[in-house]
Amino acid sequence: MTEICDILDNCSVEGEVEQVTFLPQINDQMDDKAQFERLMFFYEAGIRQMTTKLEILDREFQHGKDRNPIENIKGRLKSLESIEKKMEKRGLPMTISSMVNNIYDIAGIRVICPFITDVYQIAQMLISQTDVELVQMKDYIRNPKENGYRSLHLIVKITVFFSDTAHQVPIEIQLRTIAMNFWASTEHQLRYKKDKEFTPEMHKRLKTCAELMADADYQMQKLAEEIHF
Ligand code: 0O2
Repeated sequence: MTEICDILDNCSVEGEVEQVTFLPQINDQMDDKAQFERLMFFYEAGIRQMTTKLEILDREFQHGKDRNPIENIKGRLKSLESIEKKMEKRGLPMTISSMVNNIYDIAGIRVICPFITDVYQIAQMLISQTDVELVQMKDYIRNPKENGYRSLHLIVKITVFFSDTAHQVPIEIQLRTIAMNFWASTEHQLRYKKDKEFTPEMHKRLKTCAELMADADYQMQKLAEEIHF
């Protein structure tokens, strides 16, 4: 898989739409509130466009198909506080260009699916759309994180058209099953990013919960296959 930075470093697009540029910057100050809000508007537009794509799939499945592989779709814009925390953690300079070039989950969408195969099916449907460019894929389902976290993470770029210009917007799409989401949501509340002390024994119990969820997913998937879902 191509490295994300290689792709985002070279953001101009070849071909017909020559006016497409990456997100515009007036100056590099993180505390320029007006510019920050303008940038957030572009990211928000990216979320809207990608959410619409997912909603179209959702509607299509609701109407024409036997069952729907999409349970829920939720978009969110990362807060300035959360962006700054991430940049600090990575030792990045607190500038707009550093933010734009290094933080790819400012626009985020989470898609919840009933079955594991649905996760991959929806991911495939999205990345095969001609205006969606896959930048990076992290498969934490095949390769769960050490703590048991499971999800499929895609970073994609889409072109969003405005009144007189177009911009490429990076979006992180997290796809996971209902069971994975149960674990991630409750674990997030219990522990993630909080400065609470977790003992090794507690980590172990959390991981056991993740494995129980993974087993439930596996059993459900097997049942689905047995009844030819
Ligand atoms: P939020 O509030 O959800 O936006 P990072 O590890 O974050 O420095 P990277 O490459 O972005 O770097 O990491 P990764 O693992 O690809 O994706 C990070 C996101 O995945 C997190 O975003 C969470 O949403 C989710 N995530 C990753 N690991 C865990 C985990 O152990 N538990 C839970 N509940 N979620 C996880 P943010 O920005 O950290 O938080």
